Amino acid sequence: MTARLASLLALGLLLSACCGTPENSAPLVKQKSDQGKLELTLVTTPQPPTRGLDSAVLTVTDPSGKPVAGLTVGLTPYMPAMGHGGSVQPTVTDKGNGVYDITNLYLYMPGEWQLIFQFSGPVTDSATLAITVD
Ligand SMILES: [Cu+2]
Repeated sequence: MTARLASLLALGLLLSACCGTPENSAPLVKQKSDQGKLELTLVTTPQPPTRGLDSAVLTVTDPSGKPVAGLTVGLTPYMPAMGHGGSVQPTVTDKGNGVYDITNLYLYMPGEWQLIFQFSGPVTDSATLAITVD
């Protein structure tokens, strides 16, 4: 094969390794909400999250696995070791079928962060998801 073809193949492998869609990724966090009403699955981009502006997809089901759509989702990033939050309010968009897109997730320091979720609407509950930023 030609060198050009080989480099294209290498590029393709690189792209597929670095930029898999969230749907194809194993979750970073999977846990129940505080009152156990919801099952939460978080996939971040990049995953694991890196310092800076990240995004994520939160998938929400009830305990039987049925998607929970139509929630109002409040999200506060917080760095417990240092007692501060983020300077940017993340945006949460209901994509339907229990899928919530999170953008503007600005995690500007490496270390342990908490994503503190407040759910209201069809279900009221809360959850704190611990993540580590590289
Ligand atoms: Cu900090």
